[in-house]
Amino acid sequence: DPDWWRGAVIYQIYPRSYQDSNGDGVGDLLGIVRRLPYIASLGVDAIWISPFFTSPMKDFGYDVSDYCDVDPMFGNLADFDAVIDMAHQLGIRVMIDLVLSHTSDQHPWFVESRANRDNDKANWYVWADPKPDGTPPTNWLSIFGGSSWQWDARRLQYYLHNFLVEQPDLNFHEPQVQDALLDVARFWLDRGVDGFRLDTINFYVHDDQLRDNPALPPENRNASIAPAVNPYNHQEHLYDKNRPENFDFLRKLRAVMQPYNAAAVGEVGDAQRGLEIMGQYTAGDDLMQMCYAFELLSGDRPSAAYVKDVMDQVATVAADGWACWAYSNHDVVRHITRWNLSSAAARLFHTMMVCLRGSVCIYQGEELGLPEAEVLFEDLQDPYGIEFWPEFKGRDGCRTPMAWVSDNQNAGFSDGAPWLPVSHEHLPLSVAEQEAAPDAVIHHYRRAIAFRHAHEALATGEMTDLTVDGNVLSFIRKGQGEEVFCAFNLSDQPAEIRLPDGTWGTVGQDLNSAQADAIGNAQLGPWQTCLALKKG
Ligand code: GLO
Repeated sequence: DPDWWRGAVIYQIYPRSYQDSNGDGVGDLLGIVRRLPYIASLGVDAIWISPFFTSPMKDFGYDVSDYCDVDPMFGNLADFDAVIDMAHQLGIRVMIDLVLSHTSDQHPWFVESRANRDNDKANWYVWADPKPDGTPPTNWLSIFGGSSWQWDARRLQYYLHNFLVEQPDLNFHEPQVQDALLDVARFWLDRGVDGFRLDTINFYVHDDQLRDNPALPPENRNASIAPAVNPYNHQEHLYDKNRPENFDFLRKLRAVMQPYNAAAVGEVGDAQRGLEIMGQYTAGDDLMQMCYAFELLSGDRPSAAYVKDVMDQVATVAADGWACWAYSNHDVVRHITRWNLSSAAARLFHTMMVCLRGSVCIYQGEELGLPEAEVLFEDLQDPYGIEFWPEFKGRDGCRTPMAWVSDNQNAGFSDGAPWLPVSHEHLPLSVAEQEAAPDAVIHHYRRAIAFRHAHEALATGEMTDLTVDGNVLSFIRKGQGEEVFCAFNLSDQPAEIRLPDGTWGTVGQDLNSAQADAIGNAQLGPWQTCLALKKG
């Protein structure tokens, strides 16, 4: 089914922190194999595995030094084949995380490229001369801090790095670079992957005229992509990303994926025009199927009005496209903490997620309701957090090991010392503990995912009648011969709602859905939902 991704529920695995199988304190591919039956038990359609490729791990795998091999820390290619085989036996698709915008500075391509100005790969990265006064070629900034240009004393030129100094940007204006990256995609498709999560796709191409980004006035800045303390927010990123030539490469990549029925979710980070860019990158049949949206990944707890506004915008600027929603991932504070959610609120937000139009990503541990872990400065691993500490603590707090059992100080993650400490707050929330407790949040996650799968309208249908009444958001999802009314009380105050005209039967009792009375009124308790199917 070439459309398998539409409305899919995707479970994100951060492999360093999922399950260690060899006692070195770092999770690995065989650990994932061991836990695949658990993942299948959640009812998800696919997994997205964060990078496991050969890497010096300066950015924990998002700095790749060999795209076509597994880092020994995570195992080897045979282990990866075992992941694919087991996942497919269990009916789970496998998406891998391709980081094509940049490589590690240890990648042989970069080692060759930086050697001098006339080697075969001299033009594979973004090299530029200094300004006459020796300063960098443009005012572009690295997300991880400082100028995005690094001086190289051998070539007597700067090279571009949108992220760490150790993550030089590939030069997508060089056709050989594009061909080499398409070969990487083919390599993994031939190995059986079902799709890709594509890191930072709007960063691929830079402006070859090297124009400066304009400044953004303070009132137009927002912290959805980078924390407020990061001066990256002070620019409108017109020239270091979002270039029109991105589409040319993405079309080629899609053409490579097409015969495999593979799907891609592209990450598009832009603080000003995120949804509009999502619309552009997912329009039509020849670009990305889905784009990963940041609108629910950052900021304050979403109000009913905010969610409606986001959905309205999608319907306007991305009507022909497809979003992939997430509340949490390996880059942001876990949403339980970010939004200060009670257990009831966490459940309601999950129910809402499975009712949204789009595909959805769940980040490992989210199904346990894990809060952000406190990580002490001396235990920090993330260079981003080290750079901006303590105003921004980086991404380690969402990357601590998965909690499998409660009666083990490493939570069953590893027999060795874990690379990041296990959160003591997570121990009582472990999988084993929750499996044994019928009221635990994990069972709510399973039921909600099953509810989405039971109602095709939720996965692929239209979203109509979006309404906000006080703190209650409601809409109707319309599919083939089925309509589902969904209402969510996004507050701790009770509310009364009225079902739309027509005859509706409330469903989803096991998701704490409120019953409507004979004339279609329903009383919603704090953080309660109302789900109903149209009859006739
Ligand atoms: C988000 C990535 C992030 C990487 C960055 C550089 O943007 O998921 O973890 O650090 O993209 O590759």
